[in-house]
Amino acid sequence: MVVFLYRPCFTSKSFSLWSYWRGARLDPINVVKKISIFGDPQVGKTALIQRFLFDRYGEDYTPTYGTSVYKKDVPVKDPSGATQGYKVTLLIWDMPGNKRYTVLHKAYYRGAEGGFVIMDAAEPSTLASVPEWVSLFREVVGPVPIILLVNKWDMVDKASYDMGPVRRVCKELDIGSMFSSGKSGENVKDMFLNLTEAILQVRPF
Ligand SMILES: Nc1nc2c(ncn2[C@@H]2O[C@H](COP(=O)(O)OP(=O)(O)OP(=O)(O)O)[C@@H](O)[C@H]2O)c(=O)[nH]1
Ligand SMILES: [Mg+2]
Repeated sequence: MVVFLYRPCFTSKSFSLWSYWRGARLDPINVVKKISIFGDPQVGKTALIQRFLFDRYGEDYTPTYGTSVYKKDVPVKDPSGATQGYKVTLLIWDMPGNKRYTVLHKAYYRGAEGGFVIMDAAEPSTLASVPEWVSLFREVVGPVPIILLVNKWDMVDKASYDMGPVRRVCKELDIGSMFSSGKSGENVKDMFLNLTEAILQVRPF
């Protein structure tokens, strides 16, 4: 029952005396969440992280070997304003896109509470790989929230882009989707915020 009382207000939508009491007395709730970023080589995984953390972008390509872990605090507001919301410390695990490292991928996914699977908007074969990436991730961590990022959105003609195949894959896998670009920065902050909120909905602590 205690767990129920401490559910974040934004999941219940309704105002409660408990949330008022908590908001009046407590600082933001601190939680740590691990997320994984995976997908084919060169789809822009590392570039998205670099943009999010350091607001920088480079044209050079250095493949990721092994893994790199980054840390960033993300504030999540309580829309009702009744509490101070959350301060979520994201541990962001960058993964190599090379599928030869499947054993490593499985080890690195352990403990993740959400994930981004990335495709290159201009390269349809990277969408074809998405089910395989998602299935391996879920094999290790179970049904946690996943968002498909249609990345390098700066490279395509947005007006004529056929979203049908992306929608079909997302429906089949029951995952969300967003456009993004590490180059222009489009949606980079929002994608991390959306995934963080989705994680908090299912695992508030
Ligand atoms: N136009 C464009 N190019 C991008 C974007 N993001 C990354 N790139 C370029 O794509 C190449 C690969 O980017 P990375 O971020 O290293 O790709 P990755 O997915 O981490 O690759 P691996 O580590 O090998 O799996 C680099 O040359 C980047 O400059 C983007 O949003 N738009
Ligand atoms: Mg990389």
